[in-house]
Amino acid sequence: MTFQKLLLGLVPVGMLAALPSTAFAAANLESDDFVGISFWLISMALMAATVFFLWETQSVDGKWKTSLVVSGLVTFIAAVHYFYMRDVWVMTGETPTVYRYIDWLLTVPLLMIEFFLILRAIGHASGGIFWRLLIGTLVMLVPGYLGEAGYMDVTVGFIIGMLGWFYILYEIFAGEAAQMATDNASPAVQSSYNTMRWIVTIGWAIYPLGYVLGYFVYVDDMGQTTAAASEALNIVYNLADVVNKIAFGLLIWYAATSESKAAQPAAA
Ligand SMILES: *C/C=C(C)/C=C/C=C(C)/C=C/C1=C(C)CCCC1(C)C
Repeated sequence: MTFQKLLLGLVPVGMLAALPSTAFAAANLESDDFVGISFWLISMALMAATVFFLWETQSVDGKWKTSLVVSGLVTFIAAVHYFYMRDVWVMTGETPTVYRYIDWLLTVPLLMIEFFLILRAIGHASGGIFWRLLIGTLVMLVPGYLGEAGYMDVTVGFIIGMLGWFYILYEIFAGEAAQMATDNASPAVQSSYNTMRWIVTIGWAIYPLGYVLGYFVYVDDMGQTTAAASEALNIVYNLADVVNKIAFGLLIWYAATSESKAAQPAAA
């Protein structure tokens, strides 16, 4: 037991020690490069959030531990990608599309696992729910990447991606997953499921907004995207990651700590 605790404590400490070695600044951050500054701030915030989520697994009930670990993995994977993305941006002023999508391809399915874990806490969540959410995720992200990277028409990629997102929304608001969550769930589980739904609706809507600004709004007379376009795209995607990775993890943590406290008998 104590050994296990020690081990759990060592993981965040080890990560903290190892992470700065990837924080190699390839070029100087200019004081007026606000997009670059946002990359920098968010990479540090993601690193701190990772340590926090992993550390806090020690003080929540069993069934919430996995959820917090998954939140920590999401912020950890994103932190490493932010170091790379910051370097690409600071050195070239270009959008780090490939790193962005590798990050999303790993972290969005992990967020889907969070959903599934919450549902499983309620009862017998079928594996089918998870696979459908995963397929929706791929239909949303792959065409988005093909569009942004120039392998597919940028409008077609956007439209198919939106359909994937709508399918996920359908599944969590009206599909089997929605039914499960409204049936016999405890108040804490029900409220975290609700929170997740709103994150996927409102929080995730920030991403297509970034895409629209980056490819459809800031274009010149020749139809070429401008410097303002890539600045807007990256600022908006960065903001979206703060909401959907850090704030989202904090909401899970809040639900976990309130329920764990409620479950404990009052101290004598
Ligand atoms: C941690 C990263 C997250 C939660 C990333 C989420 C990404 C999206 C919700 C992306 C959505 C997109 C569309 C709905 C349309 C096509 C363009 C995308 C890929 C930006």
